[in-house]
Amino acid sequence: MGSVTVRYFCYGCLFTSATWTVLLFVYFNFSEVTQPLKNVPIKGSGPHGPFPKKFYPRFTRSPSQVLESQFKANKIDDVVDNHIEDPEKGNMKFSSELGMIFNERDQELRDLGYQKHAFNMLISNRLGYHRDVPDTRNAACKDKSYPTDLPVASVVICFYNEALSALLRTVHSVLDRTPARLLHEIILVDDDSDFDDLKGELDEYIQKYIPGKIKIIRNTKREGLIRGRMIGAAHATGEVLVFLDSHCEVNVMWLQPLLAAIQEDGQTVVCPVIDIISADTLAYSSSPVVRGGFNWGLHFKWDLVPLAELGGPEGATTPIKSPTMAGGLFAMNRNYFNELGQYDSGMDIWGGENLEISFRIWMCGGKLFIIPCSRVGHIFRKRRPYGSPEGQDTMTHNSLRLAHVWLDEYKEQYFSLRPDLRTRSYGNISERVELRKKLDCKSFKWYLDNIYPEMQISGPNAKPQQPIFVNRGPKRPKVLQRGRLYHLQTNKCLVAQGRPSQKGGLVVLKACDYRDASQNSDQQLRFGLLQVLGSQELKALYDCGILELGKIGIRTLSSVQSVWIYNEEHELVLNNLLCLDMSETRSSDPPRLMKCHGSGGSQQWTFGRNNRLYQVSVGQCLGVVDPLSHRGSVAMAICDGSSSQQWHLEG
Ligand code: LR7
Ligand code: MN
Repeated sequence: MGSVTVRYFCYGCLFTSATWTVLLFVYFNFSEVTQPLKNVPIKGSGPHGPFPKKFYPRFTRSPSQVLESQFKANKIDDVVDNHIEDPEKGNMKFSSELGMIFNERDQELRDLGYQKHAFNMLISNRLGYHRDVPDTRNAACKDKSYPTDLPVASVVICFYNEALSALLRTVHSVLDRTPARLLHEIILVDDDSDFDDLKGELDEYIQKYIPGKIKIIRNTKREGLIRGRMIGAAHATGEVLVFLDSHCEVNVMWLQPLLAAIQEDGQTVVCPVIDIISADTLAYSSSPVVRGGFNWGLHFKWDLVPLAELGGPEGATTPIKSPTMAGGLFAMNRNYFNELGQYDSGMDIWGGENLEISFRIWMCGGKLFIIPCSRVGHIFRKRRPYGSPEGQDTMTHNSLRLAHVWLDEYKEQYFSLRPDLRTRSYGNISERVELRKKLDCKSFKWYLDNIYPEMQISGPNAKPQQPIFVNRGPKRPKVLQRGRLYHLQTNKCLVAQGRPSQKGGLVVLKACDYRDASQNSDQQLRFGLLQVLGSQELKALYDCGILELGKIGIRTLSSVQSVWIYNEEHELVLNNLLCLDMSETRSSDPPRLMKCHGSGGSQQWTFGRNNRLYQVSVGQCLGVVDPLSHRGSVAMAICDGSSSQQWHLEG
């Protein structure tokens, strides 16, 4: 009798939960469909007129939302196949699999992109010209309002051999996320680029889709970014100049906070916080608020903001006084730019101008701030993809000029690091010395004492400071899955070829080790401890809970077998020690085990449709070279969906 009641009770529970599941399923499906409509751009709206449908993003949730919901459901699935409308036209929703290489053309495009631009052009092209980026501002910024009568801005973007898709995404991000009344114009300065698509195709595109506010200036010879910006500024007519690199994406409400600060004080120069766009994945991520510094080698560096500077009257939204700027992204009143002497036109191509203008601003009566509520993403490449026309080291040439004009007796600090430069010629600097006199600028000692006192404390021989951007927080990334990594076709496991703790070691397929891990490891542990402790002590440790079977089981399991952890950073960590990694320079090399660096790219893997295991930075899938051979070699290859490329991670 009792068991029948229990049985019906269970049926009742089952029925109720099934009903709820169905209801919840219907509800969430319904809201999935309706929610994005809120953000769908309205055709013909905005400053840029109507575009063909292909130029609008089809999916409007932010990348972080997409990835988040994927992980919440613990569903590690292929997003590309479901969501790409037309890979040729771009405008795909951002996904970690956007770089997947399906055929040789993809491979060529990717390789060519890395060669020409040092970032993943395949992904950049597939993304298209519009996308949402995650709003990375501090919550306090979202409540701020700005005056309605802000000055208007001319945005100046110089480019040299830029990837067309990156350049147009920069331009469209400005058009899409700047109120039309504040955007006076966008001035593109082509610094005598070599690529055809940056000529006719770009002109045509602008004419056809974004006429009106965009001016293109073509340099007839390569000038470099410094004279390039001066040329752009000379054509500008807005009250405020805003400079951007040609591979940026501005975030929501990026301009208003910059303009407001300049409106308040015309001698204030302001920079947004520079968010990170990954060169390998084009993922947009938030940067911590840091400020600009430099070292005696005259290299720009990021510093932590001193505590005293934090938490000003406006809390997390307070502008942060910065001794220097990174250089590429800033806004200043146009008249002030001219009065302050623009740039040193004797500086060539790249480098040094950022410190020069920073010193000049502070020493000649201006101010330089980072505005935490303004955020702009920038693609951080691992190398500069271009040189100077005659192969000169323009950074050194430019730094020498700035040292001789601005550093006074402190130029000795530079020369003591670079004695070879003491006698190096640097051209004529008389105009700049004259300018310094005319503007009645203060000494470099004043600058160090008042604006960058930290410099004197650390001195010329200081140890290198914190890394530029720390992507991984202090927390360990959350584990999504743990277990053996099976190759489905051969039913073998991916393991370290040699010792799993060997850095640079390869991985191979071997017969899986099915020994009962917890028992085995517990025995090992007992044995090990018994060498040190007596059996009585060991029992006591168990009894008082200091040793716990389950936990030890997992930990030691890792040391005897090949256990992979797949975590929220998309890393594959073997035995809690090393990460599966792809060489960034030699992508034909097989994957190897390296120290986990936590910044994605070469250590970022995705389990996709058809059980494939895709490597984000090379865009290829992991496969077994010759499934029938006993050698078990693995290698990366074009993702062809074959059974040699199918993997399964299971505990
Ligand atoms: O000959 C050239 N002509 C150009 O028009 C060389 C470059 N350029 C263009 C180029 O296409 C790009 O749009 O100038 C812009 C800047 O060049 P990048 O992107 O190669 O420079 P970078 O981002 O590597 O370097 C930083 O330091 C430079 C020093 O001269 C400039 O000030 C860059 O603007 C600056 N970038 C940033 O501050 C972005 C944040 C990076 C950091 C930290
Ligand atoms: Mn740049």
